[in-house]
Amino acid sequence: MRTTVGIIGAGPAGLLLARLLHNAGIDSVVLESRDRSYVEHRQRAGILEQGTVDVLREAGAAERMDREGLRHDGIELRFDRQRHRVDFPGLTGGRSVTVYAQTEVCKDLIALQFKEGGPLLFEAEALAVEGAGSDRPRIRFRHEGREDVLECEYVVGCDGFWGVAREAFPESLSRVFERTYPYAWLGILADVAPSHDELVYARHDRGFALLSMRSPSVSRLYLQVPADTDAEDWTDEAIWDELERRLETDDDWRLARGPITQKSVTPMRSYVHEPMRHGRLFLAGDAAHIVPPTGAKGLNLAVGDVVTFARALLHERDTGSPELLDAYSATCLRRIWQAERFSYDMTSMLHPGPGDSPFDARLQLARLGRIASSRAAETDLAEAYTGFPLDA
Ligand code: RFL
Ligand code: PHB
Repeated sequence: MRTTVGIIGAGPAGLLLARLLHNAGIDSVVLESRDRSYVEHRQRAGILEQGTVDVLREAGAAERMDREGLRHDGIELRFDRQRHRVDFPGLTGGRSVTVYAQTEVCKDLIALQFKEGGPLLFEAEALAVEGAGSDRPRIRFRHEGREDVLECEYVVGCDGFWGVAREAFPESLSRVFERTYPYAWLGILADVAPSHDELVYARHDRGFALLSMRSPSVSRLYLQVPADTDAEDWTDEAIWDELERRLETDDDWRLARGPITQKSVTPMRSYVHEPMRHGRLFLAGDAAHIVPPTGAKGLNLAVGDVVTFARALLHERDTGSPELLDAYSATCLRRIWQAERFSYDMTSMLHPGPGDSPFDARLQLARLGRIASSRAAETDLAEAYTGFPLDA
């Protein structure tokens, strides 16, 4: 098998990249180790930045998103039993975000790929990237019980945090920057209308809580829990009781309960692998970087990376100049480190840590109070949450 761009992984990064290349007349093959249903039902991100929405529209992949996505013009910060709304358009000159689940983005892109795009192979596991430093990189993979080789001009590793593409970087080239957190998120999906029409990020001495949603009839909620938590240790009633305590306010706001249809624990991690390119191998999305989910940045960063790669490849095709491909890693990393900074700030402001002192708790409240009382501080949050622009 032979192609121009070999793509490992059919998460949002790999699927969108295949679509962008198809639209530009560049052929690709996508290899995905899991089956289609798994990829379409893996519960993850829910918030699309304005820039991500624009990219999906330009790619012709926004028909259902435009019908079913929920435009959100703000979030609520909750602390000390008080509520503070952050108004995005008012602070950013009109920017907002859209609630549209990652599962739905993936479903839409997979359907388009099968209808119009190049090969997308499920249950095709990449085993290794070979010859990354040469003119002819290859992906060795296993599909339907057989080992095969995909010969490429470029390989893009969109294979997530646990993928194999990163392993093809020489140890002497790789630098890893990492931080783990002593807590995780217990996430639930519940068949009940969201108790608020915007997302609520709550800081409480008992821990962080987040109220989010998937649709007008499905709620998505999260609780900060210790890092080694087993989701099965939490009964449905205990989850609702804890959410209620942490989200409680002094006014008449109430949390509506409903049947919990899914629960799982997500670890929290900050991680960056530098550089993101070695020869003709490029990393994109979670394969190169992880942010804790508090800033809702992971999926949006993945989109930024593949847009940057697609633009750079087109630039080379159209002008013969590799300058944008050469700049790929540095271009992506500027935006990634801003998202790492923001995600870390949001996480450390809203999650009381197990070893925190009363002083630390007061500092968190002071940071929240600053956002609630200073337009400058609030604007900083609104700009980061709605998204940093892609470098031209
Ligand atoms: P993915 O989605 O992990 O996809 C990688 C794909 O590669 C496949 N793969 C392989 N395929 C072939 N051969 C191999 N050897 C392979 N190894 C792996 C995998 O099966 C998979 O299909 O990475 P991608 O495309 O970079 O996308 C990144 C996003 O998924 C991730 O950043 C976000 O989900 C993070 N995230 C959020 N991001 C946001 O922007 N907004 C949010 O609101 C948000 N909330 C979240 C989140 C992530 C969460 N979890 C579970 C980590 C909430 C949660 C709870
Ligand atoms: C979600 O809806 O899953 C979600 C929303 C916002 C976040 C993280 C996750 O910051």
